[in-house]
Amino acid sequence: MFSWSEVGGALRPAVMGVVNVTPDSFSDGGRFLDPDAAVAHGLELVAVGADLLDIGGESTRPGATPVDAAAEWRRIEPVITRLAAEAGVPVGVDTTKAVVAERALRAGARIVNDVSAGRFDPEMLRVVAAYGAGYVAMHMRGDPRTMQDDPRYDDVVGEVGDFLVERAEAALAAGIGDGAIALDPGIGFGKTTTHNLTLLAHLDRLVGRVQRPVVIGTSRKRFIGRVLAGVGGEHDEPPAERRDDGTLATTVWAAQCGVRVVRVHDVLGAVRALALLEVLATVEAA
Ligand code: HH2
Repeated sequence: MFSWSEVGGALRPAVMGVVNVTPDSFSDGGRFLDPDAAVAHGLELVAVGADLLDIGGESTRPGATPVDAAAEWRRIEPVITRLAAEAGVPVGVDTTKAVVAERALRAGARIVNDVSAGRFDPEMLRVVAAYGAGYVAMHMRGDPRTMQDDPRYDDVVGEVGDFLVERAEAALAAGIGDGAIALDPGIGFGKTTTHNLTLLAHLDRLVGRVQRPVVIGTSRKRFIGRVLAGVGGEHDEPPAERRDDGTLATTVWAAQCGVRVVRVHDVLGAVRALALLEVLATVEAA
């Protein structure tokens, strides 16, 4: 039975390295569509310190074209199978489909990262429970096609917290292990830049509210580009591949807020920053 207590250090979050086996992911689409390239990338992320890997075969970026289960599985099968055998760290599958999750778990994956929190496929929670797998339930407004159409909240931190607590209860009721459930506020999923920044600013409150391991995925997301436009002499929003520095600031912030897992593309940067933070946390008072 997977438990989130297996991953990461006592004083720092675990680093989840992203491997997108897709043609259209917003920051690395097309780079790792070839299985050999994806496996090599996953192994490289582990070599620089990833505590776990998250492998996805369908982009969830706003407006992405949905793929059917067979096509999604074809993309990730060789990558999951080989990384589960070779990586030496727990491998997760980023999917909303129970049939893809089940195949991945059979192939050796140990975690299901479900951006729909079990809302898209009624079989999902049962499958995760049957395999004793870890589960990430993420908050999203609507679905990726429509989620950025004028999202509104009265109290984004409260509403996201309530949703996550409700989904954790559903996961528990379906038989998923108590220690296997993690929750994610879903940065960028049905949220404006202000909503994303509000969630991050009050992340400590959310962590306290849900009373379970929290996963956060800020890596290279649009709100970072928005904040950095005009900073450092740059007029335009920096594109995804130049948002790792901004990502790192949010990683350090999230660690200080008590998150359990950070989901990032630039694993080395996160590992180095968190190593510094860990040392600072243990320095004796002068
Ligand atoms: N973000 C993305 C995908 N999956 N899963 C969780 N739990 N949390 C997140 O914030 C999250 C996620 C989007 O990032 P990426 O995988 O890089 O892009 P794409 O969905 O375009 O493949």
